[in-house]
Amino acid sequence: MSDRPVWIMGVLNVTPDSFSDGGRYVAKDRAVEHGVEMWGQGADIVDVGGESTRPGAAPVGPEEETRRVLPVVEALVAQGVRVSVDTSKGSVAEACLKAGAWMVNDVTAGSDPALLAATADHGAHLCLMHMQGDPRTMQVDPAYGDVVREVKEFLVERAEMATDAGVARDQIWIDPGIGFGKNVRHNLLLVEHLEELVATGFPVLVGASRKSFLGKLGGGESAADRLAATIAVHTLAQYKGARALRVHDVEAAKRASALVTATQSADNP
Ligand code: HH2
Repeated sequence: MSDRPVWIMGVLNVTPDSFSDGGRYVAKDRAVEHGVEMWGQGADIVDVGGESTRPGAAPVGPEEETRRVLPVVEALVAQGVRVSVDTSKGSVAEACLKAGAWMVNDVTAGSDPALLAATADHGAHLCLMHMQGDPRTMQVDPAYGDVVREVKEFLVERAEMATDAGVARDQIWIDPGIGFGKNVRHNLLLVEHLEELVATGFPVLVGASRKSFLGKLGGGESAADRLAATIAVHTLAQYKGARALRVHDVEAAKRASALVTATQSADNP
């Protein structure tokens, strides 16, 4: 992981209802093509998800989720793409890890013990993300005393739980979960104080790509028109020490993050 300063994780939603690209990659061939395209654009990892977690999204059963993601994971792995599977279910994780996935990206931070066990068995990487509540209700009225402290404590606790379950400590990533049970201010505070998460020693992943708070802060742009805002927030996150950025627009993210890296290394070329 330390061979490159910041990883770009390309989003591949094999779902009919994701908030910004729902329905575009439901067909397996189209999904694989887009995954390979992002890999070709320089993505360091492609994150394959079969269940939307947008606010209000309906849950998907494990069989349907596996049916959506597994053939795509298999095809991408066969083409040499480094894959993560965006799931909170142990059985989905197990199937994808068996097929060669490199990481499990869990927006529920290890709530299913079977997911932790599968990740540990396969010696895979694990991303633990913070969410308050669940996707159906999380944006109704999110509330915190101190959002940065609470998110940090939760993630450190879950990381301990994962290591207790056998996941290697140096393969755990943490993620503040931008937009998951957070209002605009909560999201901004988490980015502004990201160094507090970085200080835990776990690599931090940030996913602000196209999220609705960017539209609320701007001029009400639609999801596809939030690239400039996405890059602004991700640039700040990288500057504050994020080690991975989860994005829909890989090419632009690579270019922007390379510039930030060059600036950060200006004193030590
Ligand atoms: N955001 C989404 C999904 N998975 N995983 C991590 N680690 N961090 C995130 O911020 C994150 C995530 C939501 O975005 P998207 O996949 O584009 O939409 P949907 O959940 O509607 O499929």
